[in-house]
Amino acid sequence: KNEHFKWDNYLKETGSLAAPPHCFRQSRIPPSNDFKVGMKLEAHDPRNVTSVCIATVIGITGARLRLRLDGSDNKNDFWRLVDSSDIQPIGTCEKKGGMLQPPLGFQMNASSWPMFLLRTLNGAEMAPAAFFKKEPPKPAPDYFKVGMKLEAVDKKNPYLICPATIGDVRGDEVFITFDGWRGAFDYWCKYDSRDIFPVGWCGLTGDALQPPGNNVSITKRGAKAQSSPSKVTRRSMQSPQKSAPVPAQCGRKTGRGNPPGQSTV
Ligand code: MLZ
Repeated sequence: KNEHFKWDNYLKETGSLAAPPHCFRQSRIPPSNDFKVGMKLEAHDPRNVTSVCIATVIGITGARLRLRLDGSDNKNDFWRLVDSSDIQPIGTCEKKGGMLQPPLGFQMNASSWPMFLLRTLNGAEMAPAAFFKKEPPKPAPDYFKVGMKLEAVDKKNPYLICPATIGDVRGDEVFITFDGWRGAFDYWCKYDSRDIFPVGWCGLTGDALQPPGNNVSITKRGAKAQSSPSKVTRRSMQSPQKSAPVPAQCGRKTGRGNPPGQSTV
C-alpha cells in the first residue's frame, strides 16, 4: 500500500524539514529485536502503571513488541519498544522486593491469582535478559519546531506508525498532527515520548510506515450521520492539509473515543 511513499520526495513536495534525530528519545540505530512470539516478560500494566504484571509477546513489529498481560483479555494489547523501561526480564520485580500483580480486569477471581501466577509461569519460555535494551537518555528539550516532520504511533491504532508533523510546541509537550487525517488522530505528548520517531525510523526497523491519509471520507453537510460515507474523495499527497475545507469531524468516526488498542480500521 505504501510502496510509493518516499520521505525524500514528500519532504520536497511539502517543502518541509525532518525533525533532527537528536530531538527524540530514541537510539540513532534502532535496537535489534530478538524476542519471539510466546516469550514471557514483566511489564508495567498500562492501565495501572504501579503494577508489574506478567506479559506474553503476542507479536513482533520492528523494534516493538505487541504484548498481552497474562490473565487479561485480548482487547487491551499494547506495544512497547524493546528498549522501553516499562518491560523487564521475569524475576526483576521479585529481586527488587516487589510482588507481581494481576492485571487490571483480571479475568478470574482475585483469590485465584497466586495459583494463576504459578501456572502461567510453569514451563513458560522467559525472554532472556540480553533481549532487553537500555532505554536511551532523555534528549535536551526545545529542539522540536512547528512544521517539522516525523514518524509517530497512531494512538487509536497503536500498531500503526504514520507520517506526522509537529503542529504546536508548549513547554515540554508537542502536538503531533497526522498528515492527511484532518485532526482525527492528533494528540499532545511529551517531547521525549517513546511513541515518536525520526523520519526514516520505519525504514530502519522494517516497520510498514503508513502513507499519509489521502482518502478522506466526506459526508454531505447537514445530512444525517451515516455509517457509510456518501462520497469518497481522493486528494493529492502534495497538499494533505490544504484541500477543500471540511469540518474535521465531518464524516469521520472521530468522536467515538476508541480505547487504546482498539482498531478503527
Ligand atoms: N482504518 C483506520 C485507519 C486510520 C489510520 C490513521 N492514522 C493516522 C481509519 O480509517 O479510521
